Amino acid sequence: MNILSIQSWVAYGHVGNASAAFPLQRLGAEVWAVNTVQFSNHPGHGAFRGTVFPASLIRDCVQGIEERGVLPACDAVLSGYIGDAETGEAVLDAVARVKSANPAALYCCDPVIGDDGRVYVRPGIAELLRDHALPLADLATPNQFELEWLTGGTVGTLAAAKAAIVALQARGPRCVMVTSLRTEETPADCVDLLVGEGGRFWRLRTPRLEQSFNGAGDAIAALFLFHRLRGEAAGAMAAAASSIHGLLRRTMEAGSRELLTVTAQEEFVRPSRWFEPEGV
Ligand code: PXL
Repeated sequence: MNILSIQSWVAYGHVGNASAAFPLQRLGAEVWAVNTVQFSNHPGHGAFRGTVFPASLIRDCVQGIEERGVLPACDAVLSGYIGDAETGEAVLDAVARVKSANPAALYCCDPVIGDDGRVYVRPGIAELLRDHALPLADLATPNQFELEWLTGGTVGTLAAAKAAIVALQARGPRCVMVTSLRTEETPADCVDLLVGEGGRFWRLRTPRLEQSFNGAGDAIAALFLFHRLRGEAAGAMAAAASSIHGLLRRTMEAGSRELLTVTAQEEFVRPSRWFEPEGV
């Protein structure tokens, strides 16, 4: 399995490609990692150093891969946090090139826009994701806030979440997995995931952890893509959610500020606890 993953890179810690690439590799996928930035650490630490790479570098690297003649063997493109519009355009161009070389390739768009009621990307990025990236996407992994922003309504109930997934599917991605979902039906100490594909929906519920971690969304999108390439949506959600729950639990137990992506790697292969999805 070959996955072209276009995301940020941090030297210290685990977000973007530094969160997504290793779990994929641990599962046996080849990751063609094109990095959009090189930062010392995630900006969430309060300060960071480093450089945003020009979009021309991303285009150059994708062109170089294309010139090796290997794009027909690319099974999927994965994108996440996009810092500026030109980077976004370079990602869209990469998707077009991969799909033209391999029409069966999937594009998994993690539409990183914000969280907890707040947009945290630069002006224009959310619109680029909604109007240009998602129409090309086969898979999308919005969190609850992103689903609401993208479909223009609040998602307070399971029925509303399903309706919002259908609305998003009408814009492009046939498979949508919503993360960090809390509806009226969700018990206070739990958090849901909801996936919709082919007119069917499955919900998966895990205990809610008190802490949230930068990069968790990047890892769950990568794992969901990996397992969806291997099989159907409900099973892919179960595998991704079980692995990430194990990763987050171990990270919390160790009191680490950064995901323990390497130390907890066994969770990617054999999650210590398995969560079953239910049809809803
Ligand atoms: O986790 C998404 C992400 C990735 N890379 C960078 C980010 C963020 C989220 O804020 O800032 C550089």
